[in-house]
Amino acid sequence: MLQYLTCGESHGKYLMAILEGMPSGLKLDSSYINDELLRRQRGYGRGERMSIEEDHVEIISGCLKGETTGAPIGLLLENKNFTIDSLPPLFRPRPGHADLAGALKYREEIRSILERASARETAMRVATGAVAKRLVSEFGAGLVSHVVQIGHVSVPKKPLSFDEIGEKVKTSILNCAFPQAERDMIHAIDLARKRKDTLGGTFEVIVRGVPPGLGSHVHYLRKLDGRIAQSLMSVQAIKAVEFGLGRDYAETPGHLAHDEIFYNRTRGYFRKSNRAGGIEGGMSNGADIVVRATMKPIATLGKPLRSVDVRTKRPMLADFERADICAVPAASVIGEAACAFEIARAMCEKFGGDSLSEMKRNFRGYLAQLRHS
Ligand code: EPS
Repeated sequence: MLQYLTCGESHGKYLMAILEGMPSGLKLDSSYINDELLRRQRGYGRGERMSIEEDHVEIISGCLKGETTGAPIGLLLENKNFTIDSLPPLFRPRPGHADLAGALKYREEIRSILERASARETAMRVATGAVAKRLVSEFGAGLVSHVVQIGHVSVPKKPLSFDEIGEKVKTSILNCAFPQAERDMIHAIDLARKRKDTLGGTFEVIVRGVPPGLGSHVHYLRKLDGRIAQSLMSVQAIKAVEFGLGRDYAETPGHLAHDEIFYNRTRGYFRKSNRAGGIEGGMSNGADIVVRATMKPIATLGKPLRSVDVRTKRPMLADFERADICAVPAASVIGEAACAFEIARAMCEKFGGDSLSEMKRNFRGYLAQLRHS
């Protein structure tokens, strides 16, 4: 089974990931991973830290002469801002952060909680997601992400194609495909900065080229939407995940809520709509997988909220640490990586194989089976 673990603290010396279960024979070099890391670091609304760091990973194992060997892939990233031992202790937990629950549970000082709870860890999710993206691209699948809302500003309801989104976000500093909405979002971020406030928002990830039948209806742990949702929900500050019509299902009557089924000789089975967001019964149905995730505003505020000093139990304002104003564009890149990993994992399960060539053989066999169904 494809799996990964990360370790590392926000201001520790290194961040690290071990990715296990990748087949051998996949072409991989660190420059591809580093381009993805750079995408995560960008985005209007990010704080000072991102101009200090230059995220580069080194592939320390599992790769020989630019190809995976099937052994665990070790990824190492060195932090420039390596100050963990000299940082002052904190005593006033920030509402909305891991500070209070973590300090109570681990009987630790707040600093040690926030160091691991920090979104810095997501750099490694993007790194492992980049490897996953390389794998799924071998099977004709691809992903794009884009920001669809920041604060009160939403993109127009006009649907864009996968390719249009991919093209338009390339020149956007917010990973947004609509220039007018992007200008309004920038304005909203500037206003929040002036008010010493922060902003959340929503991003969308689209996965194209996924064959029908990834995931399974047979057991809750194998449902593809459940897995993608878990993976996205576990990204720092994500509070909602929705597929296809998502929340709009609540107000949509049944006859407008589903995707009717058609068949012709050349296309096989097909749909004229994609309200399901590409997943039915916990399985991909062959349409684009469309998933949105919503991030809450960052909990570290220039004008801190009310809290309590954990030493004296007296009312105090929460601690203030340097932080981002809005990290939704970064979250969209992380979300893309999280989805890529779950698609890669489901593909490894479905098509198995210790080597890429074996996996491709199984994939071709499955496609032939679908053509004859
Ligand atoms: C974060 C606080 C900031 C962000 C950080 C997440 O870090 P620092 O306290 O060092 O300024 O920049 O995000 C990252 C470091 C990152 O790589 O995304 C927090 O409190 O979660």
